[in-house]
Amino acid sequence: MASVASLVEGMLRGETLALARLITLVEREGPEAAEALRLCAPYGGKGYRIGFTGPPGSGKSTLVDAMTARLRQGGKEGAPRVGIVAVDPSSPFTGGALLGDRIRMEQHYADPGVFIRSMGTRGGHGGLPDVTQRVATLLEASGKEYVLLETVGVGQTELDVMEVADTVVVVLVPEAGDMIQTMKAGLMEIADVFVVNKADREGAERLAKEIEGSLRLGHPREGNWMAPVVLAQARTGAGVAEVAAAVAAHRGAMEESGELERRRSKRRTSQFLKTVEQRMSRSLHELIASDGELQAMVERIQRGETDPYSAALQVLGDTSVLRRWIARLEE
Ligand SMILES: Nc1nc2c(ncn2[C@@H]2O[C@H](COP(=O)(O)OP(=O)(O)O)[C@@H](O)[C@H]2O)c(=O)[nH]1
Ligand SMILES: [Mg+2]
Repeated sequence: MASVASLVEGMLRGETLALARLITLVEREGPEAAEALRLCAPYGGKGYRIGFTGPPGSGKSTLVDAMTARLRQGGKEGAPRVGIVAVDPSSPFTGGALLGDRIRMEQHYADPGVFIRSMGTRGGHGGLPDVTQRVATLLEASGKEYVLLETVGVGQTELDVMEVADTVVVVLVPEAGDMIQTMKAGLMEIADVFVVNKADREGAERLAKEIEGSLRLGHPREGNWMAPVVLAQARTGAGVAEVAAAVAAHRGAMEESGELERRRSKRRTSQFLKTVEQRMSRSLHELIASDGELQAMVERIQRGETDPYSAALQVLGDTSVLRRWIARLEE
């Protein structure tokens, strides 16, 4: 087994296999992941992260593919390198779409300037944003100027992409009810750029107008940015240049206003705090599950014999419990 340091060296030399193995390491957790990220830190932070989110089937993968082809300019010398992180939805309905993704992406597999990684939604203990964050860091350290992230935006998951991306592109389709779904899923608030994809279908213009209307009613985003709405047909490539231009405009505006640096520094701080929090909470849960004294207390709480609030404070004030917790943390 190659050492983490030699894998990082290999990755910096441009070895794809070393990068792939490092990604596998950081997808898991533990000391090797920490070492890999620490060694990569000096080379990171140079890539631009674009997140694509929206309902399943709206054309995110097709758009990511078209954007990649555009960025790569047919693999020309000096074209920006691209890393793609596609989060495989665990839903059984998307199996076919994933196969589609694979076929579509095949043209890029042969391009050494493109690295594609698919991930399951399970993630490590930390969950998807944390794993994606670490993978994106590695991709950037390996010299990818762009990292494109695809996640399904339904329920709460769409918020994930915001924690990772510099620019969030929300991809919608002109189907009836899409607007309501979008509002319900909280996608209105997180979009930096809206794409109404499948503009070859009925209702695209109407949806675009609806979005623009409700954006005018809402508050402008940070740095006075108003999310533009772009009509596209990812499958034919129509409108993809306009999507790229909208992303570039958002980037420019954020760089100018200082918002980009604010976003990134907030992201770094929250990554730190979340990791500490998760480790502490995980070891606490392990302790409670295995400690006889604490188990007995939990049972009294379950039976309603002990008040949960005062029990919590009692545990926090008990140095012998805290010592056992610290011992777990150190394991
Ligand atoms: N009619 C139409 N279909 C499209 C367009 N873009 C993508 N599709 C199709 O929509 C389906 C779902 O696309 P996909 O990119 O896998 O969606 P994802 O689930 O959001 O990643 C595929 O069959 C695509 O070929 C478009 O502009 N017009
Ligand atoms: Mg997809």
